[in-house]
Amino acid sequence: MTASNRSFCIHWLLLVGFLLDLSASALGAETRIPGKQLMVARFTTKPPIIDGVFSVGEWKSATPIHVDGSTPATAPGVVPNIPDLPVLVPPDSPADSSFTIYTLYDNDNLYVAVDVIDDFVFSDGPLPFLDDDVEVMIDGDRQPGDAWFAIICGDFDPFCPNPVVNNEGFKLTTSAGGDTLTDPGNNPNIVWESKAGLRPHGFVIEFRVPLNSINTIDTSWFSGNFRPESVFRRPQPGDIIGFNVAVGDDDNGGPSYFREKPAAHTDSFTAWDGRSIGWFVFAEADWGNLYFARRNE
Ligand SMILES: [Ca+2]
Ligand SMILES: [Ca+2]
Ligand SMILES: [Ca+2]
Ligand SMILES: [Ca+2]
Repeated sequence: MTASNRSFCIHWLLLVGFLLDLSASALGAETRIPGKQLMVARFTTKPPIIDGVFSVGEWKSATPIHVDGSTPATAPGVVPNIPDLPVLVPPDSPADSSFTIYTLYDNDNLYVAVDVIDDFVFSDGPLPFLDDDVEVMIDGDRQPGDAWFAIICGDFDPFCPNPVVNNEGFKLTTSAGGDTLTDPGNNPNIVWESKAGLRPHGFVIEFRVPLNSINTIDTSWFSGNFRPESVFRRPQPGDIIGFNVAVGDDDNGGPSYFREKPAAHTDSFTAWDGRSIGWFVFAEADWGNLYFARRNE
């Protein structure tokens, strides 16, 4: 091999290495950067039954993702580090709080199951997100701000010049007791259902989100892409949308991690994707990614 040939080969190898590295980070493989986790939703012709029961075989064609808080500073499995919430701390162990996410879709719906390991299950209200809960976040247009702008500048606010009502970013919460909450709460077109069920050492929550609840087109004035609200495209095979799942762990009842002083057991919150320092639950840019696999994939 001549010197110039060898130089060419080394350059080529370096370039391949760079491209592999680039594709790995683009796909979210093994990255700890917020907003880069990737999950695959497989197509099914046998939709799961949304009954809070994880039946044998029901989710077998899904590709599950297991999440725990053992590396709380970085995704996957990030625990918010919030000075104002001193008792929000990482789970003691996977037996204290950890979870596995399953996703499937068919022609009409996205299905999500979250199987939660939890040593003390509480759902004493009144706010579902302060009970043991599962929070599913969906960012159809992969543009930030939709959920938060709708919450702070919705159509209920007479002083808001451009009220935000869209299907481009939202969060769905269901407690272990089956109480639900939709954020933002001002949009009746965000349609979904869920069912919670207890199981030994934890609980299961199954969700069904109609694809017609998810808009993949950005119509928002705050991202500079204002379009008439009638512009709508639901997720298609081959699409990637923003997606995240978090589990709240209330192990003492009452206000959970909003309490001021430590209680007997650890209250916590673990998210698949996001950032620990600077955590903001409605930061859509920090949510992970969900790929709608084509039917033959
Ligand atoms: Ca089921
Ligand atoms: Ca969005
Ligand atoms: Ca938007
Ligand atoms: Ca708990």
